[in-house]
Amino acid sequence: MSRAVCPGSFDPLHNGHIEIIGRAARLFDEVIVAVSTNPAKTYRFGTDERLDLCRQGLAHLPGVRVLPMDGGLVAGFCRDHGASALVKGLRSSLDFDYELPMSTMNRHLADVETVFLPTGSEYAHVSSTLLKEVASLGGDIGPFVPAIVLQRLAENG
Ligand code: COD
Repeated sequence: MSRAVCPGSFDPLHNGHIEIIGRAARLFDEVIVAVSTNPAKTYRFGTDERLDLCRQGLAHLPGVRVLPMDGGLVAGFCRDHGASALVKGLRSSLDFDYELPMSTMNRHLADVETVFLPTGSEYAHVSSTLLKEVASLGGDIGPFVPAIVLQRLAENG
């Protein structure tokens, strides 16, 4: 069975993530979405809420599981869960420059390959950070997030 990991903060999950995870699910028998909590980072949504939003927002995708990844190396997470590949979305050459050394390091650490998927052009400008800023200033981010995320952002101010 082929198994891949899609790691991220998912703070919050958006349609760019969903598109990449859906495409990964067509390439691998199983995809684990690893929701990272780095103690050095501040998140808008707590771990349980990010897990819940990912589970609800990805429930329609067969073969996709959502698990927490607490602090450690993504390579260690892959090894512990028997995954041979990471899948990352690439929005631009900036993403590639950032991701390339990590992909080499992850292969060194756990013999895990990284598969890069180019982002659909409709989501190339989308990031969780930008969406949170636009939403907080009253902009419409409806086209870019699942309804449940829109609702939680509105509830949490
Ligand atoms: N379209 C398509 N894909 C997208 C988009 C978009 N618009 N935005 C994001 N993505 C994809 C990217 O592949 C991204 O990696 C992933 O979704 C998650 O995005 P975010 O923003 O939620 O996640 P990040 O960047 O905050 O996540 C960082 C990680 C948790 C992946 C990273 O910090 C990490 O690997 N941490 C573990 C520590 C570690 O192992 N360090 C050593 C590395 S060698």
